Amino acid sequence: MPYTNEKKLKELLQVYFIMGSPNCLKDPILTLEEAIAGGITFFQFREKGTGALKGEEKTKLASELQEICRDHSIPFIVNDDIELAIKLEADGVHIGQDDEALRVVREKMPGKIIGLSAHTMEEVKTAIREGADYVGIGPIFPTLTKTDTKPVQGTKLVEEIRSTSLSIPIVGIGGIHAGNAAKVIESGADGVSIITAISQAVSPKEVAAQLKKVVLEKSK
Ligand code: 3NM
Repeated sequence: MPYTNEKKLKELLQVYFIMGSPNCLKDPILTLEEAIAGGITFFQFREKGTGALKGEEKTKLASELQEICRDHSIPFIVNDDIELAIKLEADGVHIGQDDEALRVVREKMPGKIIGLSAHTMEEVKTAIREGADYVGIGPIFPTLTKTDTKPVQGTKLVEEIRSTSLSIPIVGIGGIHAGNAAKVIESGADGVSIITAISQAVSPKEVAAQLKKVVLEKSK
């Protein structure tokens, strides 16, 4: 499994694009292709919200997006839907605190990437103990995409984690765009997770390229 190496995973997480059909201004396939052309390094299929596809339609879109990722060697991760991730043999899943317990997911998906959203130091420590490959910390900035988030926390928790010896890969999430991504990397995150800034862009390619530039500069 090429992705379980911590150093390699940190690199792969640098520009982490997340979306589903309700998030996209253009066709999701085109959006993903443009984002990849701009330089995204990781992709999560998150089919949620008003108008989200279900059943076979959801599986069909997921599998089309997965194929594009595969063609470009971009890891394809499924949000929450563990059954879908297993069915498609996705590279991994991203789960929240209210989803199935991490150790159960690990048993179901051995050798795959498992990311967990965490909002406190305790949750981060538990995530590490139970074998998460990376943690998503947010919301760093205000976001309109997810209505049931925890309060906006800025980069405080990312800094706190990095002030310890914990080396788990970290991505920041929530309201991140090319204009504020530097702050997230400077605080110690390995990557930025983004929905709106790329999926609603007139040019997902340009925005992805801007984000990549910022992250690469700040990761030096
Ligand atoms: N999770 P955007 S914030 C999916 O804080 C998600 O855990 C969050 O979307 C968390 O880039 C968020 O459009 C939405 O702000 C991120």
